[in-house]
Amino acid sequence: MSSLNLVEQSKRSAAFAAVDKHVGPSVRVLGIGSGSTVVYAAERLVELKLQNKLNPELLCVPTSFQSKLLIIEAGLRASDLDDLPELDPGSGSYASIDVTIDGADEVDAELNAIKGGGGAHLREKLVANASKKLVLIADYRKNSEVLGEKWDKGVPVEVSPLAWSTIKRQLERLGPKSRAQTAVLPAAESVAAAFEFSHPVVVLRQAVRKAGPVVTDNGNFILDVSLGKIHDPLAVEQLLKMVPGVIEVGLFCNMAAEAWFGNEDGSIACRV
Ligand code: ABF
Repeated sequence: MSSLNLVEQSKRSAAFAAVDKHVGPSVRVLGIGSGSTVVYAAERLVELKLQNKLNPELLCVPTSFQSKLLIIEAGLRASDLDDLPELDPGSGSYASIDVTIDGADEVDAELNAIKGGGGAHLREKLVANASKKLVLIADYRKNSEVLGEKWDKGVPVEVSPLAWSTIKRQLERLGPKSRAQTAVLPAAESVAAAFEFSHPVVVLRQAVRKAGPVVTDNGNFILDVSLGKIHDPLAVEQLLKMVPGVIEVGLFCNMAAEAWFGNEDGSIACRV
């Protein structure tokens, strides 16, 4: 019997299934996400490497310091995003990565996701954006109809430390009557319909025992922005991004091609 608990077992089965489907000898460049579910993807990659089932020239692109260590410990070759050429010049695609496998905090029915609970969403989004395909892996607790339904820690927003408190106040005031929303969502009703709360509730992410702000791999702070249920994730992403000093928003809209979930009963679900 497996010594893993149900949640860990479901992370592992989702990760193994996604790697088995997407990582074979034809994959030249692979993006490696962050978080605890991706650890199981790395475990499976090691097995495939030992079985000579990976491309011998495979390059792996990390999304965080944790992810870079995972790649190195797995005996794989790490590469930087900007060191990679276009994969298929002349194809019309600007991608430099075949496929990226990454975790998520919550995924909705349309494959939009909240990411950044681990604070790595800036690099995760840059790597996803450079990929031909983004594949998400998660346990059953992350599988939602609507974002905000299950994940109650808010949307992670990476911000400049130079003005975090101003940015926080501005984010708190976003709502139907906000000045900041006019360029993106001109109608007050559009804002009111985009998320459940009348105004966002914003918290500076702090280290344990409020020992100071969490600082990202990129030297920035994170504001966790709670909005209740997010009915229009793309509108919310755009709304948050237009505030000066917001560097990246942990909403990944229309980016993922697939999401794999380990179910409570041991089965695996793949959403496309
Ligand atoms: C990263 O790690 C994220 O964007 C997300 O915040 C988190 C998921 O972690 P876990 O796999 O531990 O649930 O992928």
